[in-house]
Amino acid sequence: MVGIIMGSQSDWETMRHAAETLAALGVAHETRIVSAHRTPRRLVDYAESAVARGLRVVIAGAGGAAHLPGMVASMTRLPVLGVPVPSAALGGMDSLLSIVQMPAGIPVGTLAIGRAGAVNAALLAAAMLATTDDALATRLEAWRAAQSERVAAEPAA
Ligand code: RP5
Repeated sequence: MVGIIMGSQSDWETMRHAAETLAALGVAHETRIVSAHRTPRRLVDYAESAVARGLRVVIAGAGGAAHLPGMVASMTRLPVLGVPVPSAALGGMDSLLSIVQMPAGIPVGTLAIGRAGAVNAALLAAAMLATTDDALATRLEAWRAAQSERVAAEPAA
């Protein structure tokens, strides 16, 4: 139901947090390496077949000149959530600006740089799917309640 794509194997260290979060919520997902620059034909095939293959949301992570989320969004009507991957040269600020500054007409829901963005992309995808899936809505509420339970009332010494 959720497609998690990333521009490179090196993005997996960040994007695995999206996969782990979806797994914890019991949301079916797939993971693929799809590079806007190195595998452009794979990108077109993935985006153009996404609806027909039954995907409901795409989470796309990339770093640097991070064109992947926007290019996927340009070729599918599915909601696309973009995760800026931290980059070696600029810490992910380049990734963030590349993903967030879309022109009007082709939206990418852009999350935070790095692990927080990957986790939140998964939670947002789950929240979207939960609007039409009561069982998932219950699991998402339980996940959030468990998170609250784990927060101590006072800081440890
Ligand atoms: C982007 O270039 C990828 O999304 C990755 O974040 C970055 C660096 O890729 P590698 O050189 O590590 O493969 O396309």
